[in-house]
Amino acid sequence: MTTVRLTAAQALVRFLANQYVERDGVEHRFFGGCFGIFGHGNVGGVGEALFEQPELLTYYQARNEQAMVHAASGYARMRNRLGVLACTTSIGPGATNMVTGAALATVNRLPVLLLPGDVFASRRPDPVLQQLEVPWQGDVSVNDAFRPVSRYFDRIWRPEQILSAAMQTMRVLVNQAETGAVTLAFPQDVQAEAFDCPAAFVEKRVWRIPRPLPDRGAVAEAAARIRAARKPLIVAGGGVIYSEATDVLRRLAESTGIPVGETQAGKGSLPYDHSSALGAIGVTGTFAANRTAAGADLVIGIGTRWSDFTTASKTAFRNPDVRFVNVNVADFDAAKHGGLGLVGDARGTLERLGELLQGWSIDDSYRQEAARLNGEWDAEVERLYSLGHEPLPAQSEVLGAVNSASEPTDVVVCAAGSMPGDLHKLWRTRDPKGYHVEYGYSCMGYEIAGGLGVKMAAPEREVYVLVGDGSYLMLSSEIVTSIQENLKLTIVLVDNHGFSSIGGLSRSLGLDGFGTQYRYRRNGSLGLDSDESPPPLLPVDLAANAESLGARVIRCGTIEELRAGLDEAKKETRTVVLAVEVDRYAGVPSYESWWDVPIAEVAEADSVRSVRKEYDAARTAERSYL
Ligand SMILES: Cc1ncc(C[n+]2csc(CCOP(=O)(O)OP(=O)(O)O)c2C)c(N)n1
Ligand SMILES: [Mg+2]
Repeated sequence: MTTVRLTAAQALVRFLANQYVERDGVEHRFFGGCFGIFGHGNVGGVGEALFEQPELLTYYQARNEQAMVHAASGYARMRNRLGVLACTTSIGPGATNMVTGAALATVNRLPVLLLPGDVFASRRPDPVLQQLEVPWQGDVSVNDAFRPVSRYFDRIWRPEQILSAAMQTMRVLVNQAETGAVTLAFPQDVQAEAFDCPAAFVEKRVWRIPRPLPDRGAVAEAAARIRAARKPLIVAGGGVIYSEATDVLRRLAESTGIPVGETQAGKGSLPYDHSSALGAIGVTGTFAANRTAAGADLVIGIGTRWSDFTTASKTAFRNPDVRFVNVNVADFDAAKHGGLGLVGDARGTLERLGELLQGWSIDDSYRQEAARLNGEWDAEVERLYSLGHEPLPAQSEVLGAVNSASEPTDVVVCAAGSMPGDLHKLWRTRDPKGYHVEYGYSCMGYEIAGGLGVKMAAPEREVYVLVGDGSYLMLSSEIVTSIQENLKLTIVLVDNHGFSSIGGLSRSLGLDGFGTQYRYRRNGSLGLDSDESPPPLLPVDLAANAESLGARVIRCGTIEELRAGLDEAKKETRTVVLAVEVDRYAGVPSYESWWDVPIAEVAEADSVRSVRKEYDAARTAERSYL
């Protein structure tokens, strides 16, 4: 066996640089680079390996470890999970800063490779700087916090272990059903330790991404159930897009007439103006989708994990006889809601189903109803896009301005606050990859970092990042990385002086917006929504902050100024921030849906007690689908 003397880190970097994936005959390099922030826990190990042969894996310098994992998630999602980034950190705080990013990736089923540094395997200089000491357990480090948020976890105690750990890493990252964060905790001494690495380990390796098909009997049974249904409904999730099944879905919708609702991750499965498109479904859904869901007798979920936002906390599907068919590459998701599970790739499975449904269509009246609802919904979108709200514009007008300024293949990115719900309802999506709202973890701070990852994956597209002031304050540091790497983002910073989303939720729970405004403390209070003369707003200038980080800033006082600013931004080559203030109270309503958020069962405030009564009543509509 030919061997080459390498450190564990050098072997791993060479291995990663030589991994390829192939789907449908198209081959790609799997790793697009390695993000990192160096410290004593990785500078001489993984850092040295990246330094030694910089052509192997491009090193990207991030400002914050959580943010770099978000960027890696954005990248993987944009690449339909066929491309990933690695992330290296020091030990201790650098490592644990990645835990939130790991959870986001795993919840969203997005592949990322995390390489947190770890304390000495030899334990010679223990306790080292930043080492957690657990008095009753010697083999624990802070990196054990990654275990529940990783789809694969290993700690490399000896250099030779990298061989099997790397192969397991690839198995999980490329597995469409299993994928998520893979964490290889890498003790700082082991990273730098040499071993005789088999040459074969670092040679080119191609991983085939299969399109597994479900059991034939199950597909036949599903086709029979669809033929017997009078009001079937498709719920398209992220799996439709990852599997590149959007064309097949459109053909199936056209031939059968089955209307389609979309989850957050599945938005873009059909273009917004397709006659079968009901748009967003669930808590942040359209009346078109939610009304259809209420009467559906068969729900065909495709590539969805059925979150509470999609099922409206299990109140969306109200037909007493409703049953589910679940097309999913993961049997875990296919089995949900007592559904008939079609465990397989979305595209392949829809092709099979299409063959078995040839010549069959739903009633014309049901087909026409979907087309009518599509038109009625778009009229509602138009209304909200052009409210003319004064003196400050409504957020829906901002979304309208960005939508009309953007090209069909541009990408809108968002994650937390009130905008994801508004975007889900109102964004006119024209391209399957044009809508990128992270709503599995809905993590404040994903927006700019995730947008950076999207731009890295698709530099030919304009990337519009919509970010609220709260999310901006939490994590905006990757603006600097976007400047450094010349990766232009168009960031629309929507300021409403705090949390309009949670403020609205708080009011609906009888809590008067408590703790959701950015105001001075006055007489013990930070301001409530019902205050007639609330404490003054904080003198925070986020636009100036963005400017100081190197972005071009355009301040927009009105929707007209925003439209002009968006045109101006198109000409700019570096990251632009368009700052606009909106009315915190001019929100988009909810459309025939409900979300289960508990409120205190006993309370002093009348407002809370009466909400609790309504809550108890509303909860009786919650069902188990068995
Ligand atoms: C990291 C994180 N912390 C807390 C939350 C809970 N949360 C959801 S939205 C929100 C407020 C977001 O504020 P902002 O970005 O200004 O958006 P707005 O609600 O004003 O639209 C909070 C605190 C979250 N989703 N993520
Ligand atoms: Mg806000």
